[in-house]
Amino acid sequence: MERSLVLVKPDGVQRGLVGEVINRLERRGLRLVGAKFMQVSRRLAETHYAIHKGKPFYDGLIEYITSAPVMAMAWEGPQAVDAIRQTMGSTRPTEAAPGSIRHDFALEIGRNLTHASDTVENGVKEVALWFTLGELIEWRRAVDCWVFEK
Ligand code: IDP
Ligand code: MG
Repeated sequence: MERSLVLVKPDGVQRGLVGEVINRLERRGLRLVGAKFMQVSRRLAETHYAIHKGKPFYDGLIEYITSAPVMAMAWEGPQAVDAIRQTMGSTRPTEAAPGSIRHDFALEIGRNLTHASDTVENGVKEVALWFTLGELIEWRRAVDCWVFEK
């Protein structure tokens, strides 16, 4: 079962879209395993976005992600990484597929509402960066067999 970090970034929180994001992931069939509403420290932001250090948008990105609280979540499911990236839509909202969150609610790449892990390996790493083991809940849903084939 794959896991992905999902963030509703400060613009999503400020615009009251936390419930919308959770609703879409729940409806997709994904299983929530951790959630916390938090202010992101500069240190966490820099670790999380280390891969983008040196890029022209990096300083603005750190400013953006630390500017207001975020809703940090861990979600799991079969092919969760691809499924969640698809539900979020392309990084640039004007290129995101109709029906995706970024298409339906965003216009600008620097205000694109959400983060989702981009590979299975990064899903594992990012969930471990944002959550302690005790904050992650292993559980089964009665409907799991109607959503997950195995
Ligand atoms: P992702 O969030 O879809 O994985 P990445 O390429 O990993 O996209 O970029 C991380 C975040 O950095 C984006 O979600 C977006 O908020 C921001 N970002 C990326 N490219 C730009 C840019 O050209 N201008 C402003 N912000 C950007
Ligand atoms: Mg990324």
